[in-house]
Amino acid sequence: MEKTLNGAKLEVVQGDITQSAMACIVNAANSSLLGGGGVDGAIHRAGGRRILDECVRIRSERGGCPVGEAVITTGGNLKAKHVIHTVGPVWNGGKKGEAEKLGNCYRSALRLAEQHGIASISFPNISTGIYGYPKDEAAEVAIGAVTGVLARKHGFERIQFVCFDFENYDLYVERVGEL
Ligand code: AR6
Repeated sequence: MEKTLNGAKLEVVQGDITQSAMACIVNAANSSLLGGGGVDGAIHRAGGRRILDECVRIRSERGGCPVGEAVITTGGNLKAKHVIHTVGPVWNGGKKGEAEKLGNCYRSALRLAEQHGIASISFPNISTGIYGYPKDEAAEVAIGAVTGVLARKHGFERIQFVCFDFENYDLYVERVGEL
């Protein structure tokens, strides 16, 4: 499923983000930047040691990555040239600023991508696994944040939501279809 918004293709696909052929993929990391389970584990496994080496260097320089912010590394052995690591919020009932923090993840990642001249980028469904964010609410925030960026002047050609589980895929197909 895809839509064209202000000159960019917004795509919804089902699959494994480590196989993405976009210039950059986004990782749902944690503040330590030292890896973990879920998509984070998959990206580090597929991308190899160079990604972790750069994460360790960034961590030693600035003490990790706060929730809602983003850092960039090499894509290592991935097809993607870069990985942007962002840290989603842990779901805590919805009244602890979770939506703002989750939206900030998408906005921070896109800002960093533009600063690096990246025109194509794949996002996973940040916070909807181990961090427990309800999938329908997370989809609304994610799509809102990305379409907000695309509504302004931007340098993107393709932005992809890569949904691993079919619950997320169906939610995104429905919501992006309504845009
Ligand atoms: N490709 C695309 N999406 C994936 C993949 C994959 N290969 N594997 C899982 N997902 P999660 P979080 C989806 O738990 O909730 C880590 O330990 C998955 O179906 O990876 O942000 C970090 O180090 C779900 O929809 O990330 C943190 O400690 C989505 O990715 C913590 O988990 C996010 O699930 C972050 O938790």
